[in-house]
Parts: sequence; C-alpha cells; structure tokens
Amino acid sequence: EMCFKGWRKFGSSYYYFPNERKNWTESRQYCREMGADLVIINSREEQVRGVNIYAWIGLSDAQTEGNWKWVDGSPLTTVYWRKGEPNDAHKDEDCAVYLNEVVSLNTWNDIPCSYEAGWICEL
Ligand code: 2F8
Ligand code: CA
Repeated sequence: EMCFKGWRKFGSSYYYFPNERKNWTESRQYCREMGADLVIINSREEQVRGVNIYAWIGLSDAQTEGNWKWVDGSPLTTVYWRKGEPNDAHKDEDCAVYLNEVVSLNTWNDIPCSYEAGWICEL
C-alpha cells in the first residue's frame, strides 16, 4: 500500500498537518506541489479530526462574497461553522480555518486569507 512519510490515513484519504504557518494561497500551493490540495470536508468523520491551532481548509468565498466554495468547486454538503461565523469581520475574511472545539463539532471560522496559519492537506 502506498504511504507517504508523515501523512496519516483516515478513511479513504491521506492527511498532512505541516508544522509551519503560511497564508491560504501559499498553504494551498504547498499541498498542490505534492499532488494534494487543502482538505475538503464532506463528512462528519472528516470533520472530527482535531487540530489545536488555526489550520486552513480548502474553503473560500474570495470569488464571490458569501458564496463559499471548496477548492475543487464542489458545493458545501456538510457545514461546520462556529456559532456566529462566517461573519466577514472588517469585510476582509474570505478564507476558512479549522480550530478544534472540544464541546462542539462546529470548528470553522472565516479570517483574512493573508493571515499566517497552519493548514491541512488531503490526498
Ligand atoms: O469573535 C469572532 C471573531 O474573532 C476574531 O476576531 C476578533 C477572528 N479573527 C481572527 O481570528 C483573525 C474573527 O474571524 C472572528 O469572527
Ligand atoms: Ca470570522
């Protein structure tokens, strides 16, 4: 079975949690250079994997404000925004991060795409 060093297998996908911080575009580029992309969360099983720092997911509304799309263009089937999110704070929050939430499955927040965060690749 194919297995990349440092990647973790859950279900039918492999995930990578780099120990660095980059903005959303650079994070996505990092994943793509390995033939992967930022994670697309489309099941409850995928959503429960915890990370304890902000980590970019493959979700953005940079193209059209309020129209959140996954990096592969697929529609949101499962939605796990934190309470009150997405709020486009300061009208400048077009990229989504995941932050583990102990008491709730709802872990997503929108923040500025230029912010330096961790990220999750999926292959
Ligand atoms: O209260 C929610 C709010 O908290 C922060 O802003 C103060 C977040 N910003 C960053 O983490 C950069 C907002 O995105 C979030 O909506
Ligand atoms: Ca927000």
